[in-house]
Amino acid sequence: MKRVNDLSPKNIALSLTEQGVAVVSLNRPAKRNALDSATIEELIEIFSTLPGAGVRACVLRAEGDHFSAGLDLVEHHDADRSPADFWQLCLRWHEAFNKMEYGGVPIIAALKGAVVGGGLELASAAHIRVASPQTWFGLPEGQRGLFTGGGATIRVRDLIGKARMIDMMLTGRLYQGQEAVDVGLCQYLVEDTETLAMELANRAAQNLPLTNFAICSAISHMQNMSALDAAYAEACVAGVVNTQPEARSRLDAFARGVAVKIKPGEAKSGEAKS
Ligand code: 1HE
Repeated sequence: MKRVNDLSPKNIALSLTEQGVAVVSLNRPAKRNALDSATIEELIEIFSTLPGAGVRACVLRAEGDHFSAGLDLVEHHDADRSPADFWQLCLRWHEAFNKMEYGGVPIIAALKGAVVGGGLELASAAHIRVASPQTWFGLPEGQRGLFTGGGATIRVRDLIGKARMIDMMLTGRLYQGQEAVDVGLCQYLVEDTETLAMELANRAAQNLPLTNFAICSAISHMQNMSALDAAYAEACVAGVVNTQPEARSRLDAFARGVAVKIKPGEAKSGEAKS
């Protein structure tokens, strides 16, 4: 089983906090963190490794002023790919982003500057998105003569709906600030995205790993099922998660009346949230 320290990605910086939170940083700021094929392969390796490496949560962030400018357009231009080449490449993007969404480790994205095209596809594979008032979201594929290939038709559509996604692609419409929260592109809007993302990751890291695994894989899987099958699968997952021995002490505390109460205002940082 690989550990986080066994990995040595080049386009991504990787570290692990004492609380077991992996910090995954896109690290090609000179290219606005454009996603070339090497970066996609590194994302696959990292997000294949985190679930088995004891990582309890992950903060996905970026160096430089922009989260990601999406597909590396220069690499794409120079490679002069065939339809089959790009088809295969897109399957690698899906491999990476599916590892994220279905991998069972909570991923909190701290977003800044441009979150566009494939950069938005990457961000939408995270489980929670934290943006700042300066973060902006776009799908410039229409203007570039391209089409989304990294899962936007599934995940971005899921976040904002079909009509808004089509508008973004056809007209180049950008979303920013409270409007981005309102349409569902992000859940939190704060100046200091990285601090809040780490705070949220630390909070999620206190949950039992099996519980987080269910939250960060089962819900996505169930969305792909009929209601009847999803209900059956939910019962099955709950059967396993809700009887885990590790939950016993938490239930004991509640039964004895000494568990922390879940009340508004007690579990939050006080920062703006939707
Ligand atoms: C890039 C890329 C890139 C920057 N691929 N190299 N994505 C886009 O259409 C967005 C394209 N990028 C931009 O619109 C702008 O770069 C930004 C608004 C994000 C940032 O602007 P700015 O002024 O800070 O930077 P810049 O001067 O435009 O770029 C700085 C360098 O980054 C420059 O390289 P240099 O070697 O000339 O210094 C740029 O070439 C490079 N760069 N963006 C490659 N995207 C699976 S399908 C997904 C389909 C899509 O993602 S389509 C959306 C593509």
